[in-house]
Amino acid sequence: MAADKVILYGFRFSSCTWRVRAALTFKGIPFEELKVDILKAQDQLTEKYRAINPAQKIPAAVIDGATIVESMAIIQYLEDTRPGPKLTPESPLEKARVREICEVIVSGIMPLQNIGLKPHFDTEDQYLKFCRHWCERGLQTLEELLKRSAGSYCVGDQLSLADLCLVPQLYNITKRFEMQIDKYTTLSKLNEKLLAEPVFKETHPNNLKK
Ligand SMILES: N[C@@H](CCC(=O)N[C@@H](CS)C(=O)NCC(=O)O)C(=O)O
Repeated sequence: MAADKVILYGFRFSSCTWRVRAALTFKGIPFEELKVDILKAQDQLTEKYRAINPAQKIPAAVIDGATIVESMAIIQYLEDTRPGPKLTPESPLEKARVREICEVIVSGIMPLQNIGLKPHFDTEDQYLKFCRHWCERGLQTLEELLKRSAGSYCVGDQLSLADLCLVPQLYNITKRFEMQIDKYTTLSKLNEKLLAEPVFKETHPNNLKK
């Protein structure tokens, strides 16, 4: 294995993994994805994986000999250490806009629909109702934020970390939770446009083998 190749511990249906997979692809960084099955095998809950990520969540990455966990920390490290296109705008206001969208998704939606919550509900219906509620609130927020910030991407006309968070989250919301996003016109149009971009086509879970 080449020393400079990034190892990404992830799962193709994990939105947090997709963020990192897309960042690596966008920046043209060679990587290998090692499957951590969080659904059936629940590999994340093994002691072996806990040694990699104490939180027992994916993704985790080995980069430059260091193990880094948390998708946003991994992407920030790539942004800080690798050449190639940037995922963060220069302007302080645009940077804040990117952070707003990322936070809504990373802190406000994703943890409240995580598969790891499921065993803490009495029934599947209760779990789905809870998740869908917070997804809907998140969608409402994102639609309003995007009306303020979007150009051809989430923020202006440059692909950023916000787009890398948005597309995987919307995939989860529409596929896993079978929710409609058409009424959020800014959001859904942008999502369609982004899904057609090479970086999202190449990293899309449906286009991966395992
Ligand atoms: N804040 C973390 C969230 C990680 C996370 O919750 N990952 C999910 C998959 S997207 C997971 O591992 N779920 C399995 C579990 O919680 O058992 C990140 O951005 O990396």
